[in-house]
Amino acid sequence: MAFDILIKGGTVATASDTFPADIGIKDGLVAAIGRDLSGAAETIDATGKLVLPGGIDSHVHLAEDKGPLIEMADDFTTGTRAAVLGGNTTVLPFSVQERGKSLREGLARAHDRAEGNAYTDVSFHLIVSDPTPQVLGQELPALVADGYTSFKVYMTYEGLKLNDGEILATMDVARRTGALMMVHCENEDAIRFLCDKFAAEDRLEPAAHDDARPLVVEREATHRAISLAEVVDVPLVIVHISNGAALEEIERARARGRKIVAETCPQYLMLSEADLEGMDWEGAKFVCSPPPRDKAEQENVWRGLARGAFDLFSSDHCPFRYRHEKGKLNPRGRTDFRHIPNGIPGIECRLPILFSEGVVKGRLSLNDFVALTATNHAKTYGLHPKKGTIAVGSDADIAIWDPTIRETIAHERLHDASDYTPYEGVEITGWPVTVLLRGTVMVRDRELVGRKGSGTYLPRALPFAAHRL
Ligand code: DUC
Ligand code: ZN
Ligand code: ZN
Repeated sequence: MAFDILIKGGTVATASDTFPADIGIKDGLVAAIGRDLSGAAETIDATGKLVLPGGIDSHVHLAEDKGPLIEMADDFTTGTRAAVLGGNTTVLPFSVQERGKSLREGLARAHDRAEGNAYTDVSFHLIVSDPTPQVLGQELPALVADGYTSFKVYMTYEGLKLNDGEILATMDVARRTGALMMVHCENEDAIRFLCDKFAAEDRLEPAAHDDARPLVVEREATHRAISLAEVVDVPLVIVHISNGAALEEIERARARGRKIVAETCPQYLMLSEADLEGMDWEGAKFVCSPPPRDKAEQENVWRGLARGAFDLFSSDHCPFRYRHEKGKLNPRGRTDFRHIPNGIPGIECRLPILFSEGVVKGRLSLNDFVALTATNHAKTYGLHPKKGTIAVGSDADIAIWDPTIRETIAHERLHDASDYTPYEGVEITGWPVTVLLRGTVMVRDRELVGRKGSGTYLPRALPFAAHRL
């Protein structure tokens, strides 16, 4: 047999082209793209379907330790199960450095938790929370050489936040090694000031979370991160941009010749500050940082997507249960927004939301959709062309979509381990029905058929950061 699997009769779309073609898969790789291919052990009929690269979600949080009082809902099994059923074949979660500990300790934990448990391929970004001379001088460069070619720093959160001097020193490692630095841009001192003010006024409900992290706090930090990167002369990824003003900071920097990769997420298109005002502490379900903004900013994010200002559309999946002692309604969180864990689930709905709201509603081309959800992630983080496209020689990571499926999002039909979705009730057109990971059928007709542990760890090349995508 020429092929192990043939996908026949579908419409293939990459980041650049849309065309009718059959795809022949052999030994886990795309072996041929053509018309009237034949000779396979198994044939998948894709008539009337779209054949797309498997999604890459390059910003997810799985099985991170959150201290004794809070527990993340998803481990690698449930998180990647939801991911693959939502059309993804690769995810990039974080390995977190605890202050006072090494990067390698966090990494050993993350590998241990992922090993044998994933339904998608997995690679890790490092979170640097304690940039000691030893970490910056030796450990981090050695890890970059080992294939951990991206790391994230925070400008907010007690225990994670770096000051400007630490950010500069960490950026300098990115410059020296060719790794790519990601920054969470919010001004912690300003947030602390507002939190204290609201607490003194007894404003402790979930909606205060939004007011304690206003747009200006994100815009200022975005400007500062870009300025620090300019001092060091290094490219940067700005993650989870929630509004037009922060994006404009990036566009101004690009006009000065800076290399800045911009990411946004479904919550900034679909949710708003009004969602945090729910009764019965329901607003806690939508607490994430940066918080959802208003309708005008949703439009600004859409406009940014439409003009190509964003490179990456990721979920920032960071799931906590709502009704749970260690979730959103933990004993302290149910009376004080400052103790509601930050983050929302979204790994399974990311692709259907952008497809339905973006492609079906005519705001984005199908090729833009593929770029924003797969190809640009692979290029940004050193996985292209093995991942993120459909080309001869690439991994056969493929999501076959039925663009006509109509469905209302309901958590009972999703596959993560949280107990709610912030997107409950959203009407969707189009859903991935069959998903192949390196030529193995993981999802068939929307049913999980692949084995846990099919996903492998991916060391990564140096990122493609020298170019805008
Ligand atoms: N904020 C983050 O910085 N990470 C995960 C989720 C969130 O809300
Ligand atoms: Zn973040
Ligand atoms: Zn995040």
